[in-house]
Amino acid sequence: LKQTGATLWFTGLSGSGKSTLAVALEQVLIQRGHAAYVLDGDNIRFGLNAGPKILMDTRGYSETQAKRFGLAFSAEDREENIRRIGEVAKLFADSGLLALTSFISPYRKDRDAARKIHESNKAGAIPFIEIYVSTAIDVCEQRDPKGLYKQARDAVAAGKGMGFTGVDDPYEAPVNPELTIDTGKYSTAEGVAMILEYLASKGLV
Ligand code: GGZ
Repeated sequence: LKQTGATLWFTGLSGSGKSTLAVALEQVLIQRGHAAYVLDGDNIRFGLNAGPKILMDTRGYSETQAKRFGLAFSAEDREENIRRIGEVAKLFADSGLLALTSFISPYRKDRDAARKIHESNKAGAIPFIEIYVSTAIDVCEQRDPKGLYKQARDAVAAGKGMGFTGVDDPYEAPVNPELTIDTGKYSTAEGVAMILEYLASKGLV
């Protein structure tokens, strides 16, 4: 491979446009001859970090095993989700890939831990680029592609709550991200261009 690996860590609310940006960027990178790969809920939360229900329904786990190994959305499970993704992204990046991760990753300490895994890599630090997709919650909520915000609001109104990020679970915005992109203000193409410019300035593309 004629490239240096790196991890591009997208963080932001559900519906903020993380995956749209990551997938669009992945396409452009591949077109330009760079090896890139998106890790997102579709390939991680249904696979490596599958939830209890998936483990029971499709992998034959007992309820006890599924509860023990499956990852849902408690603060603890999100922490473990992000820890594993940080480790996997580091391995991808260490192999020379541009690893694009697209997870809410709502807790600052968990994102910082993922950064640390990269920076303290034994064979040498691996670039870790935190991209805050800062789209305002009302914009995310208007998009609501899966109807989850509505579900969360209804649950709160019914006095139950479902621990949905931005509604009744916290999102801790990055303090010092390498890049901030508001997809309410910029198109996907503009966002991709901003990231490419950053990568070029660091000699990564
Ligand atoms: C937040 C949830 C929840 C709760 C299910 N809170 O828009 P989506 O559907 O496709 O993206 C969300 C995804 C979040 O998974 P992550 O692995 O990115 O989360 S974290 O980084 O916090 O571990 C949403 C869906 O899963 N989803 N329940 N309670 N998002």
